[in-house]
Amino acid sequence: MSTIGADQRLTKTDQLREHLSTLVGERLRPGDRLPTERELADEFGVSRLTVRRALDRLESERLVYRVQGAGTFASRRPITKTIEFTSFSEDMRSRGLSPGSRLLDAVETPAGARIGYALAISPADPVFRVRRVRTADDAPMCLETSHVPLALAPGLLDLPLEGSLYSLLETRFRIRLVRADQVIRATVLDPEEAELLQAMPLSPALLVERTAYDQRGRAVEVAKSLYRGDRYSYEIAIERTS
Ligand code: 16G
Repeated sequence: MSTIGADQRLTKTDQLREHLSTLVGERLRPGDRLPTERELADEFGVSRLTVRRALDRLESERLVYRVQGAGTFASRRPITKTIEFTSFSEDMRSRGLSPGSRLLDAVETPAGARIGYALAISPADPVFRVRRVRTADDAPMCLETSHVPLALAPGLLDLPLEGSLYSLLETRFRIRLVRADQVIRATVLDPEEAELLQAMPLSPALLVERTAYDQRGRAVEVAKSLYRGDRYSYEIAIERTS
């Protein structure tokens, strides 16, 4: 029997989901059938309900699909381009640059309708809003506004926010962000943004809107990152799927 349960921070469902997601991503080919619910329950010593919940998650993440009466199968690799999930600090280091931040402001504020909806909390619930100019080798690269529910990270504003926000969430609040929905758009800098990024007003920029989720699937951060168009690009590995 395989064991799960060593990591006390995760529920059995979360741990099984993690395990199966690795199985699907690394060992199964698209269209391969997963073991049955009963086999998984026996193998991991968990209830069928736990197995079903873990499979529900994988299905909603579109990593697997179910066929009535036939079982659960590994999905085709997504056609969408995959971009590695990183923090700004990790992103810059991987490009050989030294990351930094200048904190503009950090406040507690009601989530409001749009952010509340994305974070699955009510508009009146408090969030922390952190605005930073992110630098690479001390040169402004990006203007970043992050919203994090107060309930998930109480006391966040008392911590040093010039370093890595994701490291703080991980080390202080045991929240590890693993996945995000992102929209990437072209835009131009307004005068205030241009000044903060030491660029000309109306110069081109890349706006990335992110909702980031932790291992349990909780929405933890809604952020906008506005990159200088002349300093930042996305590298995307794509593969033919048919
Ligand atoms: C990335 C994220 C941003 C997050 C930041 C944390 C994008 C588009 N945005 O810039 O949402 O707040 O990383 O970086 O990737 P940090 O841990 O270095 O503070």
